[in-house]
Amino acid sequence: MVTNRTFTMLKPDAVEKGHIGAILDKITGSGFRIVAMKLTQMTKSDAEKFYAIHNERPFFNDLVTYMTRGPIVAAILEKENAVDDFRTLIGATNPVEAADGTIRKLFAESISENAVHGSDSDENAEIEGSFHFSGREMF
Ligand code: 3AN
Repeated sequence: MVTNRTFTMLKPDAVEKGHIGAILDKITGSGFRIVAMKLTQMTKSDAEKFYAIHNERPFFNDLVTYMTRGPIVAAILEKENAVDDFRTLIGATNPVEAADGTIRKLFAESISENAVHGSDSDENAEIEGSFHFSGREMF
């Protein structure tokens, strides 16, 4: 398994507010190489599958509605220690708790609309990247 890659989504709130360019600048400026990227919109069934781990949580329906309400930017990123370094760069799930300078501190409004996704393990990075991209779309 490739262990120097992670998967991210710039979520609908970040895209709606026009933050794609600024967030990508933070990502590439922090040493991540873009392996794959596209503007896309998840269907309800996509979001239910992607977030299946949360399907018992009280916020699950709101999460699916939020993640499907508009386009996202999906991307695979490469860097040594990509998963952990990217989680550090995006900051805590709740932007109120996110460290200064992190993407969520700068661009997210709330725990439910927190601007960006980052895989939490090498295994999930592989699963999530393959969910959105075929091998021909990775460079
Ligand atoms: P992270 O994205 O930091 O890995 P997860 O995987 O626990 O956090 O949560 C996935 C997504 O579910 C979050 N990015 C957020 O949009 C939503 N979420 C998580 N916890 C809550 C919560 N307590 N209330 C509302 N939405 C939440």
